[in-house]
Amino acid sequence: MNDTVAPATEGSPCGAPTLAQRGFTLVELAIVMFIVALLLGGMLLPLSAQQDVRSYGDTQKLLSDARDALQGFAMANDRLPCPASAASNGVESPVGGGVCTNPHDGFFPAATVGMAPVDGSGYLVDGWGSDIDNRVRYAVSTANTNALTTVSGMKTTGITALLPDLEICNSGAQVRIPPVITAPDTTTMYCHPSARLAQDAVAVIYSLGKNAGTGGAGADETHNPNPRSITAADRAFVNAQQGTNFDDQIVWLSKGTLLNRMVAAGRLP
Ligand SMILES: [Ca+2]
Ligand SMILES: [Ca+2]
Repeated sequence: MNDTVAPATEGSPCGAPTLAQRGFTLVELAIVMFIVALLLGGMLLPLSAQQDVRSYGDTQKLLSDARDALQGFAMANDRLPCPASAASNGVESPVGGGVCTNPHDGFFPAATVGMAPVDGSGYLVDGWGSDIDNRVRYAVSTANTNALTTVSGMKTTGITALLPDLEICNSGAQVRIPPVITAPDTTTMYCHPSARLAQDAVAVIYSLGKNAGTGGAGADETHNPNPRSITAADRAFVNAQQGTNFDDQIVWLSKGTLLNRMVAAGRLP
């Protein structure tokens, strides 16, 4: 009598595949892919948003550092630098200051101040990229016959008489044309008093923001000189609410802050 035992076979009786053997059906595969797509989509959007937040933050810090560098330059040289022109490779124009060639529509003079990161031509670039449109802009007041950019001009003029005139409005619609009744300058663009964030700025430093390469023609951004703005450069700038139509990032140096540093450095009074 043979007590043979049938060899163990895998699988279920009748040869039907087990769950592990049969794999996924097309329907199951479709469901898995759908879930993966949902997960990826949910991750990708925050990633691009995170990059924007990082670029914005990097630019804000850069602008703040640039403002500090301006003050350091003023303490060391007894004047502010002129903006660089589009052809001066990041060097102030003219070299040595005085009457600036582009007081209201120039670039931050990174080569003169000694700041990085710069592009291949020597211009400071913001956190959004390294194209020409990403170059950091800089404007300086021409008040008191260019006293701020002339060596010892601030001392010669005197703290009380010195009246820096760059204005920052909170909206492009509030940038007005002369004639006006506000002091100190009644001959150039100014901010309506109800929309004025500053009126004694010595210098303005700004980035064209994320839309630099394609935007910049909106009612607000057009007042901050950029390749697509149609408004002539003037002393009024706009710092509107960040949004679809305005993403410029702008900081300014006030008269009080600069004078404080100059006095501390023994340059004034
Ligand atoms: Ca912009
Ligand atoms: Ca303007």
